[in-house]
Amino acid sequence: MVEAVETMDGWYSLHDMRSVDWISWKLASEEEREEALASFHKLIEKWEKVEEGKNGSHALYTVVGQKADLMFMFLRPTMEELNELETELNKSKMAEFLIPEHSYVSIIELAKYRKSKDGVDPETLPEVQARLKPILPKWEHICFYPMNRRRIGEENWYTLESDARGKLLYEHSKTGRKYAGKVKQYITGSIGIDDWEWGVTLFAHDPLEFKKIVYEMRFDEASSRYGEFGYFFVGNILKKEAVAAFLHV
Ligand code: 76R
Repeated sequence: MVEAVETMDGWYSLHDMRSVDWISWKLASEEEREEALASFHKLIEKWEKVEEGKNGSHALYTVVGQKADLMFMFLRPTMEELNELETELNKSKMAEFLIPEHSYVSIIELAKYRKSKDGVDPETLPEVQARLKPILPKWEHICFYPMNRRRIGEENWYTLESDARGKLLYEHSKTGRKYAGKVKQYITGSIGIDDWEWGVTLFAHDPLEFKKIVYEMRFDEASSRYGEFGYFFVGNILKKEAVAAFLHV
């Protein structure tokens, strides 16, 4: 019988993409814009405190292209906390000038394809816990896309035995490891939670590395036969100190 792989699930994740309503932003008075900026800074500082306390993490990027202007990625221990923080953002003065474009809800996921040699449950290992509850890197670029594993005719991931899937993912991980130090990847599971099966979030110092890794992986059987891909968001880091300049009109 084909068996599901056991997953280790970490922090809940929300990708939240918004555009700036530039027309109303320009029409707003100087005071209103300052109030909005102050509310935004206050929120960012609050998120920073959560991150310092290791109770979550966040990333803020500007999106290149017309899909959105801003991409937030939030990680929190519970779904409730994600909801609270998005509602707090929605109620802020800044949000009066932001248009929701897209969102994606998922959970940091690691699969237990590899058998533990010494009978130790990998979930108890500190390095695994650190990967399940990660502090997101503040690298220059982000790339986010959702994906599925195919379920068409002979190309059906879900009829493959667990060992076969493990082998394909091992091959896949060998490609991934070539990008150590250049690309950092976070796989979030979203089966039963959002419209695709996984979210892929990549960070890089050089955006060309996104193209290189995703292209190279297309040739791994896990992707060439079984990968289906959604839309892509790509962007540049927006540091707290640069928010005012980004919004300056
Ligand atoms: O977790 C691990 O490090 C173990 C090996 C591993 C697994 C199980 C691994 C390694 N991945 C795993 C699972 Mn991955 N990954 C992707 C994408 O665009 C594409 O073709 C695919 C998008 C990238 C770029 C990427 C990068 N991986 C998965 C799964 C879950 C599948 C399932 O459970 O059915 C998906 C959807 C997925 C997709 N992967 C790595 C990387 C990189 C860079 C690594 C090496 C990590 C390292 O060892 O440092």
